[in-house]
Amino acid sequence: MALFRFGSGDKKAVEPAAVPADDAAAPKRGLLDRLKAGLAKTAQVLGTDVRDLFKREGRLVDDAFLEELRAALVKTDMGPAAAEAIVADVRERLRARVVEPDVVLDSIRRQLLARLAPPAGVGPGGLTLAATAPTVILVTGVNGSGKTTSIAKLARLFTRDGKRVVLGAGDTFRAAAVEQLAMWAGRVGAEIVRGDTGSDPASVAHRAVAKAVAEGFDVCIVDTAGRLQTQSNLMQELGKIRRVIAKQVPDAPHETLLVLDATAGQNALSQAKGFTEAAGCTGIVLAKLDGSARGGVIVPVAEQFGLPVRFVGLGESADDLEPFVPERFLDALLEGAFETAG
Ligand SMILES: Nc1nc2c(ncn2[C@@H]2O[C@H](COP(=O)(O)OP(=O)(O)O)[C@@H](O)[C@H]2O)c(=O)[nH]1
Ligand SMILES: [Mg+2]
Repeated sequence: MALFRFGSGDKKAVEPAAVPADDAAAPKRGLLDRLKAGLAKTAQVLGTDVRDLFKREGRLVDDAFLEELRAALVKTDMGPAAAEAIVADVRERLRARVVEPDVVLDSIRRQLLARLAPPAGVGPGGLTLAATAPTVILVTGVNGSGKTTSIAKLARLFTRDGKRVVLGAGDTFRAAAVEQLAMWAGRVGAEIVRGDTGSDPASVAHRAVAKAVAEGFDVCIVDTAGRLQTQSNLMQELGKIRRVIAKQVPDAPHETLLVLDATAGQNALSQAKGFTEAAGCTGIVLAKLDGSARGGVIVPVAEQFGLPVRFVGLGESADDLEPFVPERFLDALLEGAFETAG
């Protein structure tokens, strides 16, 4: 019972034991920690009240018990529907039998998880997922904005969730770019498809998606070389990559993510404008927020382009990617602001 934790969903627990060297350097978990701390009181209320219900040995699951259970649940503000579902589940499983705490806790966890899980077709950060695998994600942006690192982080979110991921090394300009992606693929447990330096990125994208389809991968993420919205040949190349992908998987790419560098401030804003018009982007990753005093740029970015901010990058390791949740983001921002002021 002491182990019961309300809604913590502690993903850290399933992390492989062998942590790559740079990941050991204390990933910044500020936002997550705050969320957990914020939930601690709810967890405590629920934990204590539910525990109290189990104090009397040999108590039967009768109407009185179920009413007390309902009251304890409602106290957490989870809402009457969720509370009723839990009560109904417990009634069903333990009707007139002796209270089994484990069954009650299991009911709470299962019913809440079912309610908290994103709807079908929606992935981490609100990403659009394919109805039938693979989901194909194309990643674009200017040089050095954080594309390759963000791809590694995204892949990590999926592989942690038990999904099979293949990466397409579409930045064929530099050998080092391919090596960088290959290194990350190894770390996050994804496979990689690569081409020779200087080869056609569209052909790499083609082979990556073909592999995903043939071998039943869940997710295929295609990296691209950095480009400026003003380089029309490169923007056309992006169009070609999209067409090659769409030929194999209808509706793909399901997401085209634009990675913006938060330290670029107003420049990030003009990049977003150019790419939105030229590249058919569907969402934004705001990288390097941790190193930026201009994180406020997220406001005009979100406001002006009709593009959802999907994730924010909070560091250089594979775990430093947070789905963007406005409420959570603002809480963290304001809390941080007041700590500084105080
Ligand atoms: N502090 C910090 N650094 C980042 C973040 N994302 C990327 N970087 C760093 O930014 C540099 C460029 O990243 P990279 O992914 O290679 O950019 P790309 O050229 O767009 O593929 C690298 O040194 C990354 O480690 C982030 O969220 N926070
Ligand atoms: Mg790169």
